[in-house]
Amino acid sequence: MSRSVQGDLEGKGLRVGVVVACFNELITSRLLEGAESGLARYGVAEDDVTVVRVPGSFEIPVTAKRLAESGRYDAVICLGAVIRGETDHYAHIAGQAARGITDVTLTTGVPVVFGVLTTDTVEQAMDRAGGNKGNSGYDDALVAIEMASLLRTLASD
Ligand code: INI
Repeated sequence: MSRSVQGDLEGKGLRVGVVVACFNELITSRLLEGAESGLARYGVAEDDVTVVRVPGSFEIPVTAKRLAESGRYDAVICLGAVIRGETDHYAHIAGQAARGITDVTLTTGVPVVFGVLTTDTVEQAMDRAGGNKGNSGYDDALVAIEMASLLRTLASD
C-alpha cells in the first residue's frame, strides 16, 4: 500500500518571515492583514513573525533570499500586487518576482510562498485582498505553515 505524506496546519513554534511590497500599499496592507490573521489562527505566535517592508515587488526576491538564508525562518511569505493597467513593465516585474521567488525557494530549500497578486485591474486585486474573492494573504499563511510542516517531515523521513 502506498504511504501518504502531507504537512499539517500546526503553526505553534514556527518562525515566519513576511516580505511585503509597499507599492500598491492599499492592497498589500490588506494581504498582510490576511496573512497575519491566518498565521495567528493556526497558532503562530506574534513574536515569531517578522514583517519586512520593501519598495516594490521587484525587491521581494533579494529580501526573501536574505531571510531564507538566515536560518531563522521556517517559511517566508512574499506579498505584493502587480497591476497590468498601471505599468508598461508589468510583465517584467511580475515575471522577475515569480522567477526570483522560485529561485530562492529552490536554492535554499526553505518554503517561500508566492503571494504576489498579478491582475489586470485594481478592482480585481481588491477582490482578492479581503473583497468578494477572500483574502489570498490568509491562504498564503496556511500554505506557509503546511509547507514548513511538510518539508520538516520529509527531512526526518
Ligand atoms: N511594483 C509593484 O509591486 N507593483 C506594481 O504594479 C509596480 N508598477 O506598477 O510599476 C511596481 N513597480 C515598482 C517595482 O516593483 C520596483 O520597486 C521598481 O522598479 C524599482 O526597482
